Amino acid sequence: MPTNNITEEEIAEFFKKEENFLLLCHTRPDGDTLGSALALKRGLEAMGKRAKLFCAQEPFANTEFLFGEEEWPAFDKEEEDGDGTVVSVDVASEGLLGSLEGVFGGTVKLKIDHHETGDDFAEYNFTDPSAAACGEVIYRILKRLGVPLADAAEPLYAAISSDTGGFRYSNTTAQTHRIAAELLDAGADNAFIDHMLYENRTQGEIRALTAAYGSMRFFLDGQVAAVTITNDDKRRLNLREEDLGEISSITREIRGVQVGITLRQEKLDASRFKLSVRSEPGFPANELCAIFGGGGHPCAAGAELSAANGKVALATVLKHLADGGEEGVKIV
Ligand SMILES: [Mn+2]
Repeated sequence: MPTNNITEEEIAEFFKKEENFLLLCHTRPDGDTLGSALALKRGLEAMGKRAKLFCAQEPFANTEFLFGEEEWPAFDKEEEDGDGTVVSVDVASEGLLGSLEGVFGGTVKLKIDHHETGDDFAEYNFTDPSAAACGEVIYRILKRLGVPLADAAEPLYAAISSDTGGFRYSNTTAQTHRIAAELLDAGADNAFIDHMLYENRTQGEIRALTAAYGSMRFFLDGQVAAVTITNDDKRRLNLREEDLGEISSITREIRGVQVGITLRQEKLDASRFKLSVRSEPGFPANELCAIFGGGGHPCAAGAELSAANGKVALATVLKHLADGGEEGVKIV
């Protein structure tokens, strides 16, 4: 469990004091990390400060619309970036910086996050696990700073919508809706943003979803659904990594499924598999992932494991789901 050694009030003071910020997103960037960092950048710029976004990977197609010219995240630090104050946004642990860890590892001054599990890798660490999205925390900080929300409303709404699955997940609170309402008042076009986020699939993503549905298997009386995407599938269907972004959420759509498991073979190391777990309230997805050294939220978590092939990887995960098994995580 990450600990806090700075308050929101002190974070506001922190942003007032410094002039130049380098804002880091997590790898495999989602709408929350990108939207939160972009909103923070625009808020800081409204205060006359400089801020630049960094991410180990290009944003996926469905979040491209958020970025204006000159706002696209950079992969690497340039000389002109200078001695900026490094702030991470929605990054639970330093490893989630991906290749940025090599550039910024050990230099993060302030970590702003909302994940229940993670490391205190920054000098100042702030995590609010009650926030549905990091965007909620950034919203409160911008309010404290007295920044007008107009330019930040769209990315903040996208951040919150992304991490709540369009306000459908159990992390959505009355406060989430109150913040969203204020963002609409400030000019966020909810229908447009949600259309861009959720109804904007590429043909590659559709091919990935077809493969995911085709590979789906059910276990434990239909309480567990599992999807496996191998490198063979990727070659056969010409799938790029960015086409696979949505496949881990499809198990949520199925009646009776408590736990959804998605396994994706690593392109560069066929013996490694990325595990995503999505669950209904009552099953701790993060505890299952913690067995493999990963983490995340109770209803959405991830990890990596080694296995000879997809079948072995799935069997390894299922072993820890045995109902009541001593080392397993119990399905209630
Ligand atoms: Mn988030």
